[in-house]
Amino acid sequence: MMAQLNTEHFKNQFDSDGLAFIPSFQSQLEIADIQNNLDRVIRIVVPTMPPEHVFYEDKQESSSLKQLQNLHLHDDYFNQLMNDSPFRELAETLLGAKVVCKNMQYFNKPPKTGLATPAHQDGYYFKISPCAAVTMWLALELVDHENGCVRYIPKSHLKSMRPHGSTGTLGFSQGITDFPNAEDTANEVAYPAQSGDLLAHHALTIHRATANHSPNRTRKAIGLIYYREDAKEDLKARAAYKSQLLAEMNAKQRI
Ligand SMILES: O=C(O)CCC(=O)C(=O)O
Repeated sequence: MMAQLNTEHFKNQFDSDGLAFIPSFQSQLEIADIQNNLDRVIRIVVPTMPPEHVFYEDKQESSSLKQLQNLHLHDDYFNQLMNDSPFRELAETLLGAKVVCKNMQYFNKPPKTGLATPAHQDGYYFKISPCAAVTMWLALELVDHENGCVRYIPKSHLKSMRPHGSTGTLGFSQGITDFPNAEDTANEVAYPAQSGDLLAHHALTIHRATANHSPNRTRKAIGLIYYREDAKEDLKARAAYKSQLLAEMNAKQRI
């Protein structure tokens, strides 16, 4: 991790804009370690994971792997990275309280076929009250305009939840139905990132990512989700959402 993190600065940025951009949060050595462990997990652990935690752009093509869910539950290395790490410490700083570790994801957009991530607010998926959570997104390689960088609407976390509807995108099933309005278009900011840079956003912050238009570059990142300790899940709503999603994915033979 970078030697001295000015946590107060990033907390102020997070509170005021609903996002913080932290360059070089992980060193290149740390990124290489994460990459090696990911390669190991893809080789050895993924074949044992339930299909609803492993998404491909094309199920018949293993190189089209686009998303892994709950990595921390499937592997000790990633469990430690989620639970006992500078990521967790940063989550507690940004949310100003103890946190609960919820999900660790792997995101890839394969060259040419990696689809756009529709505009959404994570809190719509989380079904928590109060809507107090942080998602961290760690670039594992250069992510720019060509291979699909993340774009945010700063300060959108100060407003309410926008209407969401089905997107048909595996892994990002819900998107904002009235996006973009004129204000979204005027305010959106793209965040290209180098390997090791970290983006952290509030659960109400509107964001999306463009498709991977590169003919040969992948677009790899790790996502970490932490809920503030007092955020209560609506378990009924969450279970209903999950079973509807599973039925849809099975019906469309996506998993
Ligand atoms: O990697 C992406 O395309 C977007 C990730 C995202 O939306 C999230 O982590 O909430």
